[in-house]
Amino acid sequence: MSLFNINEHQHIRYNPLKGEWILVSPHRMLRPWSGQVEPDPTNQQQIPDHDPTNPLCPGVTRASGIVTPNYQSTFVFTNDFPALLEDGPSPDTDPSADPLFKMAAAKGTCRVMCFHPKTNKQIPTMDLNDIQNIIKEWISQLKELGAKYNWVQIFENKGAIMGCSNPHPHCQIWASSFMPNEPRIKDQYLKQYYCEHGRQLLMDYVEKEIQKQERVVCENTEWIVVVPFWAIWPFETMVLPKKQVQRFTDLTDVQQCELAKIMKEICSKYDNLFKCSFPYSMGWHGAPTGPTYSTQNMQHWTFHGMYYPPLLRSATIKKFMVGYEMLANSQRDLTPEKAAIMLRQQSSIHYTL
Ligand code: H2U
Repeated sequence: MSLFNINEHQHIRYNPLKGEWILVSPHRMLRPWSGQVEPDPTNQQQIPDHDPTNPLCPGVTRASGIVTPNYQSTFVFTNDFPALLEDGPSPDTDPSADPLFKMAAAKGTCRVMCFHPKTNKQIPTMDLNDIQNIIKEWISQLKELGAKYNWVQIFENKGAIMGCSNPHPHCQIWASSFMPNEPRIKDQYLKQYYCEHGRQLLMDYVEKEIQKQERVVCENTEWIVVVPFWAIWPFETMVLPKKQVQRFTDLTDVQQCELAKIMKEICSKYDNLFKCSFPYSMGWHGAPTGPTYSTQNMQHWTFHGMYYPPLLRSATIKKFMVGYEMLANSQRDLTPEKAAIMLRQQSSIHYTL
């Protein structure tokens, strides 16, 4: 029997942030595809810079009847259809309640943040100054909402394939009184690693990925982008700091400036890969906030970002997370190492520029 080759032979890999395994099946890459083909993602060049019917555009009336002002940079408003409200009655949290029917209070707020006044601008085609303004607004939102809420989730759904209902460049910010599942589980694994090793899991990970250079997509003086060893989505990436930082709100001016550059770079590479406006869901995780966590020791946390793109092998073929993934285990064909090479080889300059 031949020797094990990570890019050829099936194996399972461990995600130390979740305690989950993923099945990697590189030999399956030649599988023919006669399944669903998605519509071609909209090319940003076909979108006008202003749409008088789009409520996220300056000067247009939103569902609430409020007119979106003539903003010049970023603009944040409370979502007219929020999943979380600041007030309202809460369920009984009697500890003797039936363990099979547990409930707890959920309070919060949901905001929409427009990135830019022009609808046809996305991160890879924006000026660095515009991206820095977005980062500054994210920090300001986190400062404000983090004073009250235990978790503030910034996320961007990009492209209709990711459920994004509006082509205007924007993200959402959901702040909650409770810790959502993903960061709650991550917190446990980061803490356990810190207790066992006395070091941050993600800083150890960064150091090893820099040494190995197998999954690095791009890097600059402050940041590194890798396809994580345990990636589930074909072109999933993580944005990690080279120096330990717990929260978004702790970033220095230099780190913010370099973050803008690396965001533009990874998003340009994504778009260049299939020559389309690359869809994804992305967001940021840092140490939890609010009255419960701000006073606790959160040394185990390292601030980082995640990009989860759904595309598999072209602009119109996406990965389905179905049967085996839903019932047994996440699975991928393309290895993270090969995905990293494909992204690394892309130009850092956007194909439309
Ligand atoms: P998504 O495309 O990612 O769903 O974001 C658009 C958000 O904007 C969506 O959550 C909100 C929607 O509720 N929105 C308003 O709050 N007011 C409007 O007038 C239109 C859209």
